[in-house]
Amino acid sequence: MVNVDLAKLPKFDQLPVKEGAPPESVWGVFGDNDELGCLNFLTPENIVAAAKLVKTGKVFRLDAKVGYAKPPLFGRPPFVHDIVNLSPTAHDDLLNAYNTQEGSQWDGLAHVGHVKHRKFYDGVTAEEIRARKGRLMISSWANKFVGRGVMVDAAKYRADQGRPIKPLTRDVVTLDDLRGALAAQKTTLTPGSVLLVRTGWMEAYEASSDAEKKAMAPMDKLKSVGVEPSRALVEWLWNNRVAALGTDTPAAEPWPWNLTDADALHHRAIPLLGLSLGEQFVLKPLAEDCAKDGQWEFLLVAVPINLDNGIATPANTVCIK
Ligand code: UVW
Repeated sequence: MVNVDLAKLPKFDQLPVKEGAPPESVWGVFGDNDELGCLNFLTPENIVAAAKLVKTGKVFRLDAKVGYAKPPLFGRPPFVHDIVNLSPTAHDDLLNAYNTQEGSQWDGLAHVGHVKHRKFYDGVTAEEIRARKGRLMISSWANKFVGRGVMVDAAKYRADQGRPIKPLTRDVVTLDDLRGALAAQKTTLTPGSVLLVRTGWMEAYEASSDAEKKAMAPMDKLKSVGVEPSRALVEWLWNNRVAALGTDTPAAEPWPWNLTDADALHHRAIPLLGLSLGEQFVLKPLAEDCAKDGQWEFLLVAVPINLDNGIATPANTVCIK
């Protein structure tokens, strides 16, 4: 980790800073061989400040239950949980075929490379990742994912505006919606925040029947609300020094998105900005508590799976107020 002076970092329109790096990429901003991307914004000073947001001792777990999506979305395989009998009075768990992205998750920087530039964050190649060369491993984040969390309740904002989100359609939460919701919540996006955006997708999914869940699980059948995948959006995230973007949706951006679209949020955010996207979070209880006490900021603690050469991680995230 480099010492980051948030005030001195380039603005989005000054990117890139490294010769040969793609336009709108932050490669080199955090030095050579960086593994953290925007998590660099979670400085020790920011962690100390975030810890001071803890006032009541309330804890909110953002992970849905492991295996909540039946079947898992995007055609990911379901795991099988075996209880292994070690002796007449002892047991272990065995999660066969467990996919770290079967449910609530943070995308690591080895998850998605840029479809046009054919490179991952910082210029890392797919070959390096597949050869397990130790770049962009999820284990690099082991002690790094702690800081100020900020909730944006887009579902509440849009409903209050008389424009309720339709979570199970390709509805778009626009940058204007995010700005409007923050203003309505009287919340400021200070540098070094993990932004959580609630759309209501998780509740809509949970309210669906078993047959509806089965029908929407395959990649080509799923439809979901998500955050606007635009240049303006990533410019806003970068210039506000947002450390990660977590949502209650399957793909953070509206699904379906075209996997060959260079302008998809996955391509703009993960390889170019080094920004992790979080998906399938449980945000309603936290959002309701924020609406009640008017405090939309909190300490956020994520404990990524400590897996060398790992690609992504179950969310393992709590917010503490
Ligand atoms: C998709 O957009 C498919 O989401 P994920 O980050 O889970 O791959």
